[in-house]
Amino acid sequence: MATANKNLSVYNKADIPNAKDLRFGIVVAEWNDQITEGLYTGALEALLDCGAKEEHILRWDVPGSFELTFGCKKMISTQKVDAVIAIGSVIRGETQHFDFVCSAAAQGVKDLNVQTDVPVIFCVLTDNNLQQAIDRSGGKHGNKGTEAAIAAIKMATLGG
Ligand code: DLZ
Repeated sequence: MATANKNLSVYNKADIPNAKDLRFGIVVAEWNDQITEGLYTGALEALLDCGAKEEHILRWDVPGSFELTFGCKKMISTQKVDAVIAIGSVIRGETQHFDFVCSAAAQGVKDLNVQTDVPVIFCVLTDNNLQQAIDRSGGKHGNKGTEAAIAAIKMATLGG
């Protein structure tokens, strides 16, 4: 597994541009909220740690990961944001829903990155079970929300 030997929360602040003048949007899926709240906390703390102002971080909630694309699209078209983080957690069940929701979320976020000038960061955990999701949302493998926040800062400042 790609994250098996990686702590998702590790970053070197000296390598990250200061985020004090940047505005961020965070769109959070309500499904598996134990996990998505952990991801949100990781992202928020990292943005603040890198200089972002709390009043420049806007959170919207959507029902599930399938709705992340629309939430991000609407945020980009109605709000002033330099980057958006899409947060979700899809956990494999007994039906094919997992594949459809994962695929729709990934394709949707990819499409927004092609279609708009605001970077959208894919912070959607796609796990086989709850424990894997816990391990990556503030557990033993760190927090993918932290990693997403650093990616958001880097993408918002890409090219100077
Ligand atoms: C329906 C569904 C299922 C089965 N599993 C998840 C999941 O693990 N994670 C998630 O974020 N959302 C799930 N959903 C809900 C869909 O994303 C979506 O909200 C509904 O299908 C309504 O469009």
